[in-house]
This record gives sequence, structure tokens and C-alpha cells, in this order.
Amino acid sequence: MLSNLAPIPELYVSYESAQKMKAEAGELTSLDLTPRQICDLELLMNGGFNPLKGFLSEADYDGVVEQMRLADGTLWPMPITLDVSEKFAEGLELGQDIALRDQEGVILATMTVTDRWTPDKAREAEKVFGADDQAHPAVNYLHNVAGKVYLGGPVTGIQQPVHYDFRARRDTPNELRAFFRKVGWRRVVAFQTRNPLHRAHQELTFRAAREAQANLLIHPVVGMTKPGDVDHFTRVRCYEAVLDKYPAATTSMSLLNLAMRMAGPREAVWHGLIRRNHGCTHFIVGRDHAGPGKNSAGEDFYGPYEAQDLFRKYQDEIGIEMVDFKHMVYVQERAQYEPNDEIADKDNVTILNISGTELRRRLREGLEIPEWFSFPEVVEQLRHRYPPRSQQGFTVFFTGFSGSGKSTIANALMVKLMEMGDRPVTLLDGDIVRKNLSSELGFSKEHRDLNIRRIGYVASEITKNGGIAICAPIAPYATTRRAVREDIEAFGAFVEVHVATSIEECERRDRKGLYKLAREGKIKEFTGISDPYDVPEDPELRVETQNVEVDNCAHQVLLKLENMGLIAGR
Ligand code: PPS
Repeated sequence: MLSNLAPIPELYVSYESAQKMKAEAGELTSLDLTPRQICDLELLMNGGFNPLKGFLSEADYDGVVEQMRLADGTLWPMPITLDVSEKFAEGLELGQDIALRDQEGVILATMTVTDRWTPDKAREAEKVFGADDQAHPAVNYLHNVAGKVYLGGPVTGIQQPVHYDFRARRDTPNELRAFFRKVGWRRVVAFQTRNPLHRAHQELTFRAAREAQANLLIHPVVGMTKPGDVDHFTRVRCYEAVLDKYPAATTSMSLLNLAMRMAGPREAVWHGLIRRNHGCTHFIVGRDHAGPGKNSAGEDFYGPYEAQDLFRKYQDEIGIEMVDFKHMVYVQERAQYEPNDEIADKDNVTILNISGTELRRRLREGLEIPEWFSFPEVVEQLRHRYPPRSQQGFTVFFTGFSGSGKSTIANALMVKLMEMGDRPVTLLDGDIVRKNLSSELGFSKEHRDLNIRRIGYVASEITKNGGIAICAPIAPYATTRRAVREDIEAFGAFVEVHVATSIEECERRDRKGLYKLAREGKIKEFTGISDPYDVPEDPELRVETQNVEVDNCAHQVLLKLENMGLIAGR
């Protein structure tokens, strides 16, 4: 397969028209896009999602969900939808133009709203992601983050989203096509990644390029990847170090501002279409490509080769050739990487491999990472970003009924951690937060969620900057706790502690006299009495407080922290 490097259509208007549209856009109803929508919009506008001309209409959406095809039959596996709140959608009329803005209010595009509908999200989850299971990050997003209503319609591009980081490394499809034309690359194999590259990746990409007799494009995703991944700043510094290890002038790197969905097989097909649009002729698809991890039953969402199989089926339509990923392992006796399935003398050689989990353990515990596994420059970047756990920030998040003892245990824990003195400690107690940060909020679900998200935000900042945040709200909703966990785990550990005092015991103690008032109906929406509490299913620790001293409860938390490597053993 040889490339066709003619420019592909973009959705941008000319500079003059853009200036005029910007001036006139003040009149339009505005939508502030979410980070994921901004990623989608960028690739819509610059042709990365060619042939899409805007956010999907209802007919296109139905076709994509049911059979991976737009209404006109064109292959397209991923619903690119503009989700909004019911309130925003209600105020619109079909045919109306709206302004799409970034999070600072800069106008990026306008969209003519041709379609508005309430999607069946359970169906979307089943068909697109394979199961309506919220352990899948995109299904979780669909149900808990995305708005209830979808808008569809063509987009007119005004300007690209602004990126202040690694500008020289970001290319639109047409910029890459122009580059390939200029350097005479007629066959280009793209490597998609959301992880740092180590020696095995370098070896396999190099082999893939040789096999396809092509040049190599390292094309990492820097938009949104799986929650918990290594941040893209660190990764790009790692990629830059690895780039020097390839033979000069055979390999290039470009950053892709894609918001991944972790949809395995469908995602692989989508990735292929995006790379074709970027002028590539070949695409490496691995074992469990874009896999989301385990489902709620602890099993893989997709079979290990499902992505390769689906890709192969649609390869001609995608217009890019698949290079299947070889599982590379290190053969100690020969001091080199070899494809696992090509080693004939397996019984006589020593095969070494370090899994992602093992790598994270070694980083966490400050253990050796051997030279055969990675490049010293990469390891240095990772060590800098991930100091041993005992030097990282973390959050202890207590949850339980009012009067369960959360605050008392949290206070005792704070004092003990301050006595150790190695990191700053902040206590975000439910009552205290409600007097300061959330003083205007009540106890509706909406207000409780807002309260917890605020606590989570402050805790994530503390964690990011190497401190210890102790939170002690009721936090009755599991989905909100999970969202906070995701925010924090981007920066450090999240230790959920369920203070499991029963509602009967809390009511019996009734320290603040609130249960009595709640029973009398004088306090409404009281957790455990007239409002729900989702018991944490899988907290890091559950403490019982009946017949147990506070000191002992706080000590159990300390032991857990020690056990997780978050505090050094004494
Ligand atoms: S939440 O649900 O997490 O936002 O609640 P939180 O911020 O932790 O606030 C709980 C404290 O507010 C008092 N209080 C109530 N709790 C539950 N339900 C209702 N309706 C309510 N009204 C007031 C109560 O004293 C809680 O304090 P704690 O420290 O939990 O006993």
C-alpha cells in the first residue's frame, strides 16, 4: 500500500471569515465544551475524523451504534456525539447556530443544530463497548459524566484549540501529510501508544517498520487516555529520549490530541481510520489493543486478538494495512529482544520480561529497573515523576454516616501523621468544609455531589503537590466517590476508609441530636433516615467502631498506609 498524500478536507473557514465569525458569535448561544469534547472537536476540524463533518446526527449515530456505519454506509465505529444537559438542550431550536467554546470561553467553532435526541445509553454501552458495565471507563463516562441529551449537526471551524505544551510536536493530518511528502516517505507505519516506551517497544516498532519496508511514526495519544495512566508531559519526555535510539531519519514522532474510549476492537478500527487520515499506510495493532482492563466480574472486556480480527475484517475499507504486534521478550543468553513466538530454543534460554504491574511496583518501592528493560533516560524521567510511594502525596477518604466517628478518627490520624512530620497534612472534615468551602450548599443529591467534588478537587491538589489530604464527609454516593478517586489517583494514592458504624448505633449515640430531629421530620433528607447511603463495596479499609477505641481505629489506618507503602515503617 502506498500513501496518497493529497490534502484532506478540514472544517476551518478562512482567517478573514473566522475573524468575522468571532465578532458575530457574541450573539449566539454558547456551549463551554468539556475536555473530551474539545479533543473530539479538534480532530473533527482538522480532518483527523474525516469524513465526519460535525457531531453525529441521530441517523448517523444509530448507524454507528448498530453497525459501525454512518447513515450513508461509510465505515465509522465510534459515536462522536455532543452531549449536553437537558436544560441546555431545551432552550434550543433546530436549525439554530451555537458557539462552541473552550473552557476559558474562547470560541473554537460554531455548529448548526440539526438534531437533538435523548440516546439510549444502555444500548450505546452494549453495542459500542460490548457491555453496559460501569467498570469500563467509557461506559462510566457515558452514564456519569456525559449529558443526557445529544446534539448533532455540521461544524464550522474557527480556530484550533490552543496548546501551550510541545507545540512543535503536534501536527494536523495535513501537516503530517505535507511532512511525509517533503521527506519522501511513501510508506509509513504508525505506532499508537498511551504508555512510556521501553526497549521492547523500540525493538518491535523498529521490526514492524522493517517488515513493512516503511518509515516509522510514533504517534502517541496526548488527549485523554485511561484514568491512572502516566501523564503525557512525562511520557513525551520519555518518547523524546527513545527517539534518539532509532536510526537517524527513519523515524518521527507526532502527538495526537485524541480522547481515547478504550473500546478495544472498535477503537482499533477507529485508530486505523485516524492514522489513514494522517497519511499513514500501515498501523501496528497489538494484543488487547486499547483494552479497558477488567470488567466488574474480574474478566477481560475483550478477547486478546478481537481487535486484530475486527481490524483485519475491515482493513480494505479503512485503507491502511495492519502490522500485527509481536510480543517481544528479552533472551538473556543472546542479550537481545526477540519475538516470543519465534524462539525455537525456549527450553535452553532464559527469557526475561517485566510486566507493567511489576514496573510500577519497582518504581513505587524505589527498586532497580534493569538496563535490558528500559533506557536510563526513560527510567530517570519515571523516577522523577513517581518517587517511591513513601514520598508521594496521598488522600485518605473517610466515608460513613453522620456520627459514625469519621471526624474523631480523622483527627487522631492527622495528629499521628503530623507527629511523623515528613509531609504536610490537611484535614478536610465534613462539618468544617460546610462552614467554609460549601457554606451555601444544602443536602440534595446535587448539592452533596458538588460538596464532595469540591473536597475531591482540593484533595487532588494537595496530593499532586506531595501532601496528605484527610477527608471526612459522609459522601453517600458511590459514583461520586469513584469520580473523586479518579481525580486523585491521577496524582497519588486514594485510600477509602469506610467507617462502618451501623445506622442504629449512630442513632443511639446521636451526639449532635440530629437523628432525633430527623425522625421528627424537622431535618429533611437525612442520610440513613430519609436519604440513601451506598455502602462502599471495596474500600481499602473498613473500620468498625463499636467497642473499639478511636486510637485503635486510627492505628488500623496507619497500618494500612504502611502496608501500602505510603508511610515508611517505623
Ligand atoms: S455530604 O453528604 O457528604 O455532602 O455531607 P457532609 O458534608 O459530610 O455533611 C454532613 C454533616 O452535616 C450535618 N447534616 C446532615 N447530614 C446528613 N444529612 C442531612 N440532611 C444533614 N443535615 C445536616 C451532619 O452534622 C453531618 O456531620 P457529620 O460530621 O457527618 O456528623
